[in-house]
Amino acid sequence: MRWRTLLVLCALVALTVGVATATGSGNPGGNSANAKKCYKGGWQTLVDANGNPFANQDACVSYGAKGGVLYPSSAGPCLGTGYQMKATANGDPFASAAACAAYLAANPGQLVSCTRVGTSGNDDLGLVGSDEVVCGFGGNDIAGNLLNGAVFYGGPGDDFINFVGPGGTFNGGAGDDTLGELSGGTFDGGADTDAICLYLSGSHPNVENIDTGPGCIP
Ligand SMILES: [Ca+2]
Ligand SMILES: [Ca+2]
Repeated sequence: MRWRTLLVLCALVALTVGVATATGSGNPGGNSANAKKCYKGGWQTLVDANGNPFANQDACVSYGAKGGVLYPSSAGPCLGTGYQMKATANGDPFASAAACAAYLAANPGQLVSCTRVGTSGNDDLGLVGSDEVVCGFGGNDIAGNLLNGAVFYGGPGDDFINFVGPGGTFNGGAGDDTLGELSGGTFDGGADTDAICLYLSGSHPNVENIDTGPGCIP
């Protein structure tokens, strides 16, 4: 009986090791197909996962054959830690460089480059300077007045901006977003139910409730 138990255990260990090895080494056919992208000048259009170009074809083949992920050089803005400062056109953050690169490839020109970002939780992002692009990401975020090229991407969550004036843009994204006063500039509410407490002028696509009074400030 003890021998049988031992045999079963040995078989289980062998199976586990086998699976681990197969996963760890990757798919050799896949790696060689990956490396083939380097040939015929391909290496000049590719970069590694950190966005670094290759010195020559051999360096590219070697990287690809070891299972390194090859990206088109156009994905550069997403690679390394670059994706942490990028968002979708709706202000949604990316979980990885690969997710960012896939979005960029499918949505040319839509990638948002944030000059400052919040966390996945609630943030008070303070004053937004002229031409700053602030991405709040998840959570219920607030930020100061938006004017003169200042842009705020709320992303997911219920976000609040006190005032948007000429040249300011508030992209609410997902969640019930609120703008205290729109006096010139743009408030795009995005998804869900969005509100402007006091409307004077400016554009407000995707905003469901307009001029709802001071009580609408959360
Ligand atoms: Ca946030
Ligand atoms: Ca919204």
